[in-house]
Amino acid sequence: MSRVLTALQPTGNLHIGNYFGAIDPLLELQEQGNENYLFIVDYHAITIPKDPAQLRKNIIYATAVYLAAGIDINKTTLFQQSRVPQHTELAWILNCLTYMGELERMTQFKDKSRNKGETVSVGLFAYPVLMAADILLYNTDFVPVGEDQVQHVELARDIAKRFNNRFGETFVVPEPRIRTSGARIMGLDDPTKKMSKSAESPKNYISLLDDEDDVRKKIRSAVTDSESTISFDPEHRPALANLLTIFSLVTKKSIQDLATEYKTKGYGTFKGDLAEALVSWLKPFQEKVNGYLKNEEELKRVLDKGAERALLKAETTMKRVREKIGIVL
Ligand code: ATP
Ligand code: LTN
Repeated sequence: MSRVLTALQPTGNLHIGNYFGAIDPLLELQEQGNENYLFIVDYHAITIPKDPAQLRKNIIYATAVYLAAGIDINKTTLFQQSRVPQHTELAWILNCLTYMGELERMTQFKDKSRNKGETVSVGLFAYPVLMAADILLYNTDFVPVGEDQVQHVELARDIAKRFNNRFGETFVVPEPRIRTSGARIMGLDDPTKKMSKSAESPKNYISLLDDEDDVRKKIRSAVTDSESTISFDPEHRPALANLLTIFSLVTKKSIQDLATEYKTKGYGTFKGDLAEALVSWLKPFQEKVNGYLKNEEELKRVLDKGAERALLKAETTMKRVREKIGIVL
């Protein structure tokens, strides 16, 4: 049995890229009888200033989203990162094994610190080390993530190997699991950049909370090209390829079948049907989320139980780590 682990930042604005890049692959793996961990990385979230009341709300919302998506708490340990202090404890130890140069090379850090000069936080810089701790604590074999996180998982591999070399076999060296379709959903307004919740315009993404009108408007205004037929050609027609990918993910039809079906139907029909497919996919999902949100106490109980289970595992690893580095007397 493999151990599979992934985590998402609590945000009120999860989009379909997050869903198909990170949540959906975990659902598949959950059904394959693995040992699964899914958690809400609240300590990663505060690397960029967050309003406390909003953060609290977002943690609850994220929990509702995972349950609505089909996370089964009997098969997946679902918890909140900050409730398991071993994550930050291990992160400190790993900080002492990580080189400044390694962190300076991280693309996400470069992107997020751009134009911030000296005021960029140490937390944002050290973020990948906390992520390595998240992964290594649970002897993780596979980490399902979107493409943008692969560099961080690779850093976790390097840190694991370095620790093992220095202190003896301790950590499993994890592997990223990237799905072939949906690993990188692109922005609707700019197919050269990934769909992102921190995009300047909400027209960039379809949020899991968007209502029917939003979805229709956003798909209508999604950029395409000036050709007249529909075909799947990611290199020359990236915007259309992205829309076809989304269409395929929500309908579970193959991209090729959709490309053939819409070949000569024109953009109007194609976009109209895509919008309707998205609406039909989102509606029942949103109803479930709202159902879970009605009972916040139950959501908190789910997180309590998850933290209890995660703590046991994390503490087993930490005991070994503390012994290996020589702080247990
Ligand atoms: P931001 O772009 O604002 O930094 P985000 O939208 O990338 O945030 P994260 O919380 O960083 O969201 O990512 C959560 C998970 O969703 C990660 O595993 C990430 O790889 C995945 N993911 C994010 N955006 C996409 C995307 N456009 N396509 C596929 N997967 C994605
Ligand atoms: N950095 C990731 C979130 C994250 C994560 C993890 C993903 C934190 N810890 C451990 C996988 C495994 C992000 O921003 N998407």
